[in-house]
Amino acid sequence: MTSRLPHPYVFSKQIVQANQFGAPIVALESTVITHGLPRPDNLQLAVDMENIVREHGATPATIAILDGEIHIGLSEEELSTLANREDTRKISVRDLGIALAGGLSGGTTVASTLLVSALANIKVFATGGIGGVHQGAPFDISADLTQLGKSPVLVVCAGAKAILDLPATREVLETQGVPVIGYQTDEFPAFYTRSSGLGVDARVDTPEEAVKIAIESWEAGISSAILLVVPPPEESALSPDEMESAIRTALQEAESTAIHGAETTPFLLKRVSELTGGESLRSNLALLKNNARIAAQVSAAMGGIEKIGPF
Ligand code: PSU
Ligand code: MN
Repeated sequence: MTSRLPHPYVFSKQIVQANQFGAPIVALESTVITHGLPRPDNLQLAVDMENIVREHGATPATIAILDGEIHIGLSEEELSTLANREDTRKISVRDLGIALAGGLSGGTTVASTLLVSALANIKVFATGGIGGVHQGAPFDISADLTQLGKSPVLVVCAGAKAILDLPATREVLETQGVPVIGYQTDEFPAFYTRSSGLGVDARVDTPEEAVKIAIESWEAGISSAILLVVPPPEESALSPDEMESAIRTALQEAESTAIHGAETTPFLLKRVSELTGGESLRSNLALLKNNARIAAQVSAAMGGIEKIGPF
């Protein structure tokens, strides 16, 4: 990690130590804790993801904003506070300065977690699904996509949800110069489902192969993210038919109740979960933990490579 970081950054003791020993670090986002999952699953999931990262040889750095400070690595107490507070804000890149100036607390999205990870020189980040282009609202494009275009971090995710316009999301990733690499798959996963009918730019079968693409990209001077897409574990994946009607209903409700902007993603996530009787929640939790494991393995593989580029 660099020492370029200005005042509002707070590193946990574990992260400072991991950094001293040159141990692999995996960044984790926190909007999934504050806005993506219901209580008490949110805290349990956050703790489980951190433990899985540790069990696989890396140190977890959950990133969040607490009382106007950017935290890299949270204590259990801080995680629990974040998961249980009522007044947390969903903090994407445009919200960051507002949150810092106002002393606010909240969860960082994929976009703002990427920004912080890149500044802290953390090279691997695990999440569930990235934001994308919304259906029927072609100008509602998540800042996740543009930030992926300018953050040299390897992001492990299960693709993006079918609540989004997935073909348009793939196109914007291409515009942003972000390679989409399938992990043991030839298809872009749609979060709850293992297939989407969309392809990937390349397939890898091991963490080392994924690392090689990332290192070659960054050493060539490319400063975008590498998106490593992992299908949800077979036993927890849902069928596209099961998902389709829930998604259609949730989208109609969002339209008829004039939900828009930053509220859209949390609204759709919650309704799809309710409409599938919690099945989508089970799948969501399983894939988040699976992604944490793979990110730790990738991060450990990256640690073995001496030169990781100019950043
Ligand atoms: N997709 C999910 N769960 C989530 C999110 C997306 O399946 O919790 C969160 C992530 O933090 C992502 C954010 O970065 O929503 C995207 O929100 P928006 O579309 O408003 O950019
Ligand atoms: Mn949006």
